[in-house]
Amino acid sequence: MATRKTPQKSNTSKEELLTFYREMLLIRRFEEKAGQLYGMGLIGGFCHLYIGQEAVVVGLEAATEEGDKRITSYRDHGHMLACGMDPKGVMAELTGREGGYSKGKGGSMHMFSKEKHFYGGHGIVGAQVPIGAGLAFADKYQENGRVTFVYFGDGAANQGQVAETYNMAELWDLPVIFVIENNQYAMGTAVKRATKSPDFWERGAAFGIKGEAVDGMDVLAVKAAGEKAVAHCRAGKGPYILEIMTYRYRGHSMSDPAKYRSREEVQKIREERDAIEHVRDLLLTGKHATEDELKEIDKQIKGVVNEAAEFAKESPEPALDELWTDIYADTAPQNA
Ligand SMILES: Cc1ncc(C[n+]2csc(CCOP(=O)(O)OP(=O)(O)O)c2C)c(N)n1
Ligand SMILES: [Mg+2]
Repeated sequence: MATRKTPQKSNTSKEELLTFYREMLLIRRFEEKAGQLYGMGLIGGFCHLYIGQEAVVVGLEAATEEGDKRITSYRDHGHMLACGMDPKGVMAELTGREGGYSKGKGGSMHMFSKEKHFYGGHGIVGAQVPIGAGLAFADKYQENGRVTFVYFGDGAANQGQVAETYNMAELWDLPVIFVIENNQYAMGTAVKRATKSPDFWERGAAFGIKGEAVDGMDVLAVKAAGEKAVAHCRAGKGPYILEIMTYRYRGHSMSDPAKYRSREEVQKIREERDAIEHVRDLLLTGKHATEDELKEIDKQIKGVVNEAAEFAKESPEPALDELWTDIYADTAPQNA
């Protein structure tokens, strides 16, 4: 993974750094707690943790405006927290309880929020890419100035439907940002084992779509790239591709024994590139916060996460007659 290049100190403020620190830490502590609840048998089925990738969503959300949309894969807890969804509702959904965003019927991979313009949560690899372009098509049609962020992985980026979507998105100048979260692996397959030309962002060139690679362990670099991409889309210039270089610290899902990489590889990135530690260093060396103040923030966030876990444990399982609801829409969708 590339070393950190972007000079950051000049383009930020104490408030912004503290916000990034809090938001990234919330995702990390939430995911650690989800891992524990899974281990205790309180979460079943699939559970894909986002630990290591926090700077991607936190940086990009900082470039959004009210009304912008987001859609992603099954590795979705961080996206929901970063766009302001309630940790209680997310945790309760993970544990399959009535208080969850999908009333306990969707689980980790299937949550939505109309209020926050979060369109899931998709278990089929790459499925969200054409759907996301569809959301952007609706925005263009309604001339509402909104931008859609479509997140997908390096594995998904090799799919045919991604190329088809690029073609149509550029043909129709759709206001969509394709965010490739390149965490170096698709399940147990390293990018170099599955990909002939590993610069995913360059593939837009075949369709005339601009793009760039971004250091995904540097939240300030991610935000800056997000702002550039958003400006491009809002100016009516069509789609943009951001390939964000990141890394997942945990297995693909909770059932992954992770035999395809060494512990040393993971440890080295954790020690040298961790995005939260980076912001922590900027806060401390810039004298924006003391060790004690940062400890206090960590304590507050653990409190929020513990409350979410308690809420999830106390919320009842959905009633049996809920099996027959939420299958078909009652009415045809109106303007989003
Ligand atoms: C169409 C389809 N094929 C295969 C799978 C099984 N599968 C689930 S995740 C995954 C790897 C995807 O990797 P990537 O796109 O890099 O995303 P990441 O998990 O790294 O976030 C595969 C093959 C699936 N869910 N859907
Ligand atoms: Mg991947």
